[in-house]
Amino acid sequence: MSISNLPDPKILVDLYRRATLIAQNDERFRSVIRSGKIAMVYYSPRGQEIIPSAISVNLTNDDYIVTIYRGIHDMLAKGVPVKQLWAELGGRATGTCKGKGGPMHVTHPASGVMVTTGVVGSSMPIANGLALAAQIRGEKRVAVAYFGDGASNIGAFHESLNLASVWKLPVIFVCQNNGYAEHTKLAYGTSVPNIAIRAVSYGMPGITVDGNDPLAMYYAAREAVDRARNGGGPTLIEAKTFRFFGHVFGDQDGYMEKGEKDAWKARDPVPLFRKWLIETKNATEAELAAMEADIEQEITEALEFTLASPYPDAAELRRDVFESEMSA
Ligand SMILES: Cc1ncc(C[n+]2csc(CCOP(=O)(O)OP(=O)(O)O)c2C)c(N)n1
Ligand SMILES: [Mg+2]
Repeated sequence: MSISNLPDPKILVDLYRRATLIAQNDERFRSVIRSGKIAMVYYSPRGQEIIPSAISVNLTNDDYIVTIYRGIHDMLAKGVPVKQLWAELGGRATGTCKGKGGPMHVTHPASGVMVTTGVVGSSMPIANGLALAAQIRGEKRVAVAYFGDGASNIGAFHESLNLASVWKLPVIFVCQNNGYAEHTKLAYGTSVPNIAIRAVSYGMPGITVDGNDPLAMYYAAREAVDRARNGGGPTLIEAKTFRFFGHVFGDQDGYMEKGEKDAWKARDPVPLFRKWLIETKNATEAELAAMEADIEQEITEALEFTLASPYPDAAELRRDVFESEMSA
């Protein structure tokens, strides 16, 4: 790629900011869980930062995402306020869902995070519904469904791609292929080496991208977003990546091949992107260091806010569950 084709430096630095927020946030989450200050089940997205960051720099605040239990990176990249996100994960009344959703069910419509689901494969039909609503209303909104490689073997994946193609929905299916579904390696349970091949069956464009390559991801995202927004219908993006900390926090990784994790960690996409930005003069060392310090501060404030926030009152138990008991 020639230098003249590169995205604006502001976009590249924005992409790096989002990826860094995810990586630093993950570091803090893991240390806070280890310390016992906050108890939660945590599916670390560390290693997968570039994917939602590259998607989100191409989205507007009004665009929708639907994500999964391993989705903190998707939420942060889309712009969920860090304080409210932490408070929700800590089960506090000040969280995005007043502490009643917890890590598996973060919702924040103001930033376009419409649903987080623990049901593997269910993000796709929900994103179709949001895209259909936008299409019917004549809004130029795009919906993104995030999911994993394992989810591409669920019936809902196939049904959703089919219907999205028939109805030319403004939806993007982003498969974050990290090579494992829980403890099952891709080839044990998936019939194809590249999940993007499956798009052919449904008459839509499908692309396999190096999900850890910021430029490749940026261009794939931009093309898919443009297509969806301009009436061209859905796209399947398969972004190849790796999860650095196994399936769930505490995972011993014994099922992985020796050295596999270390080889991926040696190519950690966040510091590699940082180095590239400085070498190509898209940013200076001082500029990025200041940004990282600000992010660190924001995370510290989110932790303090969470620890100082109350748990939801027992009277909150049924509120917001039934329509007749919705709070304003
Ligand atoms: C319908 C359904 N089946 C099984 C599970 C149990 N389960 C939770 S996570 C997971 C693995 C999914 O792997 P993948 O889609 O690759 O996502 P990743 O965790 O790698 O991000 C499974 C099988 C579930 N939550 N929902
Ligand atoms: Mg996976």
